[in-house]
This record gives sequence, C-alpha cells and structure tokens, in this order.
Amino acid sequence: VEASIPEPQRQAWLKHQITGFEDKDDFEKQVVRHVETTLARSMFNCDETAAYAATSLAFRDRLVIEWNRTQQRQTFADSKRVYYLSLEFLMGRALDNAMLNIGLKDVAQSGLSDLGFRVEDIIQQEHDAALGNGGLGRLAACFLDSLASLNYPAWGYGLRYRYGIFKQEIIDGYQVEVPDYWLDFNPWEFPRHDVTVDIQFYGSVNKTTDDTGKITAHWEGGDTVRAVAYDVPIPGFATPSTNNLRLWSSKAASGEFDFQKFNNGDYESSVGDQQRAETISAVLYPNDNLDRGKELRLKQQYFWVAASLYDIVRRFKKTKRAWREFPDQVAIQLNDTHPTLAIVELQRILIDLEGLDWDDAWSIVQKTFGYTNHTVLPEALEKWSVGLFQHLLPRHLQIIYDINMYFLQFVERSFPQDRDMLRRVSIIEESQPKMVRMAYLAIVGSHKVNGVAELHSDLIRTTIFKDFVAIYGPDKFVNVTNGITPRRWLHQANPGLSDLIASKAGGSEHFLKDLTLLNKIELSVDDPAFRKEWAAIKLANKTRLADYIKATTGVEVSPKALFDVQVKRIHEYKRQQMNIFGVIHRYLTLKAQTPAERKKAQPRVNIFGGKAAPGYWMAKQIIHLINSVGAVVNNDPDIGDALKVIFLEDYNVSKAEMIIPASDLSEHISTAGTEASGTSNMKFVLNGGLIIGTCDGANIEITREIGEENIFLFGNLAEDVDDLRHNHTYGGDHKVDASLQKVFAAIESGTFGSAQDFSGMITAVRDHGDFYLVSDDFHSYLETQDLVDKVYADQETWVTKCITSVARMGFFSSDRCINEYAEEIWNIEPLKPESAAGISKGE
Ligand code: GL4
Repeated sequence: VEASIPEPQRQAWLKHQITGFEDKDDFEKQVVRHVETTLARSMFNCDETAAYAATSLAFRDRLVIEWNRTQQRQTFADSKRVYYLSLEFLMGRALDNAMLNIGLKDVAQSGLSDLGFRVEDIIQQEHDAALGNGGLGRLAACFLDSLASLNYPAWGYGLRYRYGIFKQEIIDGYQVEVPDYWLDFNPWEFPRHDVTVDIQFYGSVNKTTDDTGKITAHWEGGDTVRAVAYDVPIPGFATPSTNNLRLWSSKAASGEFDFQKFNNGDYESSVGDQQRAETISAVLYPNDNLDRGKELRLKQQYFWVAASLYDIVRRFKKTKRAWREFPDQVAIQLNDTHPTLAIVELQRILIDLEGLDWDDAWSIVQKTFGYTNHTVLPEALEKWSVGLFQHLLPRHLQIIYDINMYFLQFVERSFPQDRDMLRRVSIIEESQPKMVRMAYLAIVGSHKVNGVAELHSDLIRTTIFKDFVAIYGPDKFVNVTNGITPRRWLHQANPGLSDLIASKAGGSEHFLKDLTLLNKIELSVDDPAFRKEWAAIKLANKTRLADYIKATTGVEVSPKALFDVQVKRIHEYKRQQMNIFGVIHRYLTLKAQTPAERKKAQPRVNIFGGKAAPGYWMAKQIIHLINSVGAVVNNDPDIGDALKVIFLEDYNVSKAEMIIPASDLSEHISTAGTEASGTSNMKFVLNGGLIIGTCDGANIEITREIGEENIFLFGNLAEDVDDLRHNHTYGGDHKVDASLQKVFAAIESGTFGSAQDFSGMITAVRDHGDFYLVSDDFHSYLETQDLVDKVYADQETWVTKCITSVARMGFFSSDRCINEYAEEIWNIEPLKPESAAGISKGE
C-alpha cells in the first residue's frame, strides 16, 4: 500500500504529519481551539460541559494518531488477531481513563486549572457508556484495557445501543426505570459511514446442483437491514498501542425512506421501515443471568454476528491467503453463548459462498472459535425455538441440523452402548416446542471451552457439560479465572492508594503493568508511617462517600462507622435478601438493648446498590424492603449512628469507582455454586477492604491467595447444596432459624410498612423450599458479622489484614487473565511498538 503512493505526494503528507499535544501549553492551545472552532463557543460561554468536550477532543486527537499507527502496524505485520465478540461492553467513562493511560492527567489538570476549571469536575460531566448489565459486560471492558496495554492485536465487536442499561430512580422506595439516552454528545466514537454491511433476515432456501453433482444452497428473499460501523479507540496503559472496539448500528438498507411510498402519500409507513430497522440496535436487554427468548434479541445477535464476521472475513481475504490458514490469522472468542451464531455463519460463508467442502470448512470453524461460559444457572442458558429459527434464519437452521447430525454420528460411534447419551447431548432439544441449545452448539463448534473461576470450571465439567467432557476428553475444557484492570480499579478509582503503593512497588508504570509487584508492600506492613497514610486514605475515601450519601439521600452517616457494602445486580442468588434480613436482625437487637449497651455496639453503615431487571418481581421487592428498612432505621432516634441503611440509586461503573475505595467490608454472599466468579470481590480487596463471603466463585481463589485469616467466610459448601435443597422439599419440616423467624415476625407485624408488600420474600424462604438456602446460612452469617465487629474494633489488626490482602492480590489482574487466554486458547503474540513504554513522557 505504502509503495503505491508517488514520492512527491508521500513527502507532502510526511511533511505535515500531525502530532497530539505534548505539554501544558500545547494542551491549552488545543482546548481553546476546540472550544472556538469545533464547538463554536468562546471563553465567555465555555461551561463545564464545553470544557469536558474540548478536553476530550484534545485527548482524542492524540489517541487517534496512535490508533491509526497501531492499526497500520498490525496490518503490515500481518499478525494473528483476536476478535472478542460481546453483546455487552460496560465501559463507563472514557476521559479519565484516557488521561491516565496516556499518562498526561497531570498536564490536563494544570492546563484546565489555568483555564479556570477543576479536572475532577470536568471528568464528572461525562455520561457513562453503560452498554452492559453487570459483571459479564464489565469483564469485556477490562479485557479490552488489558489487550491494548499488553500490545495484543485485538478488536472488540459489539452493538451500538442507542439506549444502554436503564437509569434507576428510587421513588417512594420503589425502583423506577428511566431510559438512558447516552449518545447526545459522544466524542469517543467515530462513525464509519463507509463501513457498512447489509444483513439478511427471513426469506427461504433454494438448492441447486451443478454439472459435477455438487449441491449449493442459496438463501434468498427476506428483509435487509444495514449495519454501520462505529469505532471506539481503546488506549493501552503506558504504551502507544491503541486498539479498536467496533460497534454496529442498524439502519434501513434502502436509504432514508421508501420514496415510492412517500410519493403515494404514505409518509408514515415510509418512515416506518427506517424505524423498524433502527429498532435492532436500539436497546440493550436489561437482564443479567436470565434469558427471555425474545425474537428481537435473536435478531440483534444475528445482525451483530453477521456484520462482524463479514468484516473479519473481508480483512482476511485482503491477505490473499488460503482458507485453511484462516485459524492462523483469526481467533474469535465468544463471550457467553450470545454470539454462538457466528459458528453457523462462518460455516455458511465457507460452504455456501466460498464453495468449501463441509469437512474442510468445519475444521476451520472449530479451530477459530473459543467459548466462555459465565453461568450455570439454568434460567440463563440460552435456547431458541426451532420455529423462530426457521422463520428468521432458515438457512442457519439447516446448517445447525447438519452440524448436529455429524456430531451425533460421532457420539454414536464413541458410545454405541449409551442410547440416552444422544438425547442428552443433542443440539436440538426434543421438547414441545423443539429448542436449539446454544451452549451445546458453542461447545461443538469451538476448540476450547472455559469457565471463569476454578470452582465454576469444575462445576461445568462435572454438571452441565459432563457428557461433553466424556465425548471430547478433558483437555477441551479449561479454566481461566477472571481478572480486573488495576488501571481503572486502583489507579483511576483510588489515586491516593495507588500513589502510596507505587512509592513502595517500583512506581505506578511498573506495578500497574505487573500487579504481582504489589507483594512489595507487605514489607511495609509494620511501618507506622505507611499504616498511618493507609488509614488516612481510607478515611478520606469514606468521607467523600459520606458526603455523596448526604447529598443524594439526605442521610448523614459517620465516616468513622464500619462501611458494609453490597453493590451488584439484585438477584435472589446473590442474596441481598439475606443481607437485609441480617440488618433487620441487628436493628431488633439494638432496639432491645439499653442506651448504654447500644453505645458499645460497633456503628455500621449498610450500603446497598444495584439494579433489578425490570421484569424481575422478587428483585424489585428486595429493593423495596431495603428502602423501607432504611426509612425506619435512619429515622429512629433510639438508633442514631449505631446503624444506618442506605440504598444508592443507579449503581453504575462511575459510582463503583467512588463506592469501592470507601468500603471496609463488602458482601459476596451468593448461595455456594451459583456465582460463576464475581469480579467486584477482587476490586474491593484491591482497594483495601475485606470480604464477608461464601465459598463461591473467585472468593475461593481470593482466599487461597490472601490467606483464610484475611477473609470472613461462612455458609454451606457447593457440594452440600443439592442435599439441602432436597431436604427442604422432601425431608419433612424445613426448620427456619429462630433469629430469622423473629425477623419475619417484625416484617409481618408491619414494622417496615405494609407486610403484604414483602410477603413474597418471606414465603420463598419459609414455604417455597428456600431454593437459595437463606435459612441454612443465616445463622453462620450472623455469627460471622459479629466476628467482623470484633475484629474491626481492633483497628491495628484490621489494617494489617487489609494491607496484607492487597499485597497478595497480584494474581487478579486482567493482564494475567488475558495472557492465559492468549497462550492457551488464542495462540497469539503481542505486537510491540518500537518504543513500548512512556510515549506520553516522550521517553
Ligand atoms: C456473570 C457471572 O454471574 C459473574 O459471576 C461473572 O463474574 C461474570 C463474568 O465472568 O459473568 N455471568 C453472567 S450471565 N453475568 C455475569 O455477570
């Protein structure tokens, strides 16, 4: 490409090579230029929104230059790329992250101050990019940060939802959903109106036979919707590498509207086509760990997967390589089963459009894909009805049937004696109606399947995917324990602690790239000056949160109290109900005490946050109870500072960045065997808080790393859950713990408002089998909370536990996690830029 440009023109281009700002003066000049020319404003009407816009554009200019270079470097090097397909990327804010990853936040800070602004206020102007529900979407965002920081040639592919996860308001104690229109002004995306793909739906399949007898399928007719690419640059930390996240937006393929209809006077329906097409990428489905099987969701999945594969294949074809080399150039990771259709689509491209034989094509497909499972909850495992498939994607259904036929033939040869095996593992479930089991399709079409924490990977091997381990052997099923990016979750969220750690762990550019260097701070655990600073940072973070609580809820809380935090999606398996029952127990205990006794109690602030899926009735009831308990407890003069109960509205990534560093204790208390990993548990410990938790997900590995003396574990083990559940249903009377019965009695007597409002939560435990084992774990939960109070009373011991834990958290960096994927699943190598470190500093 380079050689094809004539020398004089090349020289002209090179003479005018642009660079981003390098110093404060340069930065201010760029900000002023963007205020005046891009935004058409001036110093007289530059408010914080405009200052945010101009600052972002100044950083974007820098980013884009490196982004172009990175893409060129990857193309010229012709290296293998990984494509991360995810329906969710929960990115949060971009400006602060760009400043820190580029390494010029200090420059921006003093530049903005010269111009009359505070960088903290400017950062707050940005709307979160909330294109995800919870852990699964945030994991994808952490992975993008690590992929860029480690210089891997990688692209993310997702959907550009016009509406991200809804905004949560709490009105009269109830959750109310408000649309999240976040695209008003988004300087971080580049529309690529020239990068489009037309995507087909519906229609029918015709088969033709050529002279040689070869049969080819043709998918014809139906609707067409156009995918338009929007690119988001992803900056690496302390490296010029800047990767791409490509998000697809849908619009009508026929242009603005149907002129024929318009001319016939049918204006409404001509615009209707446009609107129908745009509906596909309009809104993120707001469910976490739940599959609802809606047609529009399947349309989203195919739209996104087909556009992404077209793009990937187009890029591969430019290299003029033979098809069998495809898996040497391309690795595709399926983030859960949502993109499983990519397997079918690639097979379709290869056999129907490129003319490969089935077997050759299938071997390419299997070598290309890897599948990550994120949950064992049956209600979250995707299934689509055969009828819906037939209607929407008739050719894909045929291919799925063929994939299944060859697979079952293979199984039958290996297990001729086990007739039931075929029924159990079939991709098609022979139910009424018949269903396509997406997880099984993902397994059959991938070369590696991974779980996201050790316990979870063991569980999928021994329970939901047991038969597939027998069929393929154990090597296909691996574990890659999740991780988090320390750039956002320490350096950005908790600059005070990050700097203190950096002073002992070789500077931030080093320990944030090699998190195992955290272990250096263990040498300072007894250093009084270090401990004092440590405690002061935590107190400052708690004070900031206390101010925020006062400003948003009106409730005054003492930063000296123990801050006990549970922030995550509201779900029965995560057991916020057990937490609030525990809070009620504490309240009843305090009420029964004399004022003198109450004075001795450990003051606590119990902080909750999280969204309920709009259709999840029980989760909404839990939110209502938490708020109702807060209304009573926070206004009870007997109680005062001894107990406060706070529900923080609209929990999201940017709020997490403020809440997590302010926590003393966080709750990760899912029923054993239900939380695949959890990643906020890692964030809380990394920020110097301790955990109260069950033996579930990554809690187990956190315990192994930090030592069991540094975590408050309680409750039944995963291996006992089945028996306990069985006993609840068939073992005669299911005994509810006495203290829990008192809690129920208080609720039922109307202490927290109409008892009726909360009856579902009580009967689920008392009368309907207590599926999540709240009553089984309640007693040990309370005992363990009492132990927490005792340990917290001895602040010296507490701080030692916190420092020691942070020192031992190096394993949980998403860099470690991404390196494992790269080596064990993707087989890709980093592509280092000439100078990998400190572009910003001009080193
Ligand atoms: C989840 C799991 O529930 C969560 O434990 C895990 O940390 C996360 C990322 O692997 O994936 N699965 C689904 S579904 N939503 C999640 O957040």
